[in-house]
Amino acid sequence: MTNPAIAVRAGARVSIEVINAHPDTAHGLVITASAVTSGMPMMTAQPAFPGSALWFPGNPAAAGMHAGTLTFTADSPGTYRYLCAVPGHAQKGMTGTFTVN
Ligand SMILES: [Cu+2]
Repeated sequence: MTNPAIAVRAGARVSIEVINAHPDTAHGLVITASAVTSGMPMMTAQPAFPGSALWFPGNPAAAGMHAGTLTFTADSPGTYRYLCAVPGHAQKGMTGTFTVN
């Protein structure tokens, strides 16, 4: 799946493992309440929930990939957006919807 629409129940404990298969490009994942994907998301995107941001998956693994996990509680119903926080990446399509209901 590419940029799947994600939906969870309100109050759910959410854990997302992020794997960056680009050995030489940083990426991140932020679930944000902001609908804005222009400008510089890294500077403007605020996490919608405490812990719902993984800025730059680091710690290169033996395979050369970068991985990280973000964990948070989706405690407020609403329609959110996830995006890659690296400038320019969300505009290139690294974004999708995250719904809490
Ligand atoms: Cu990216």
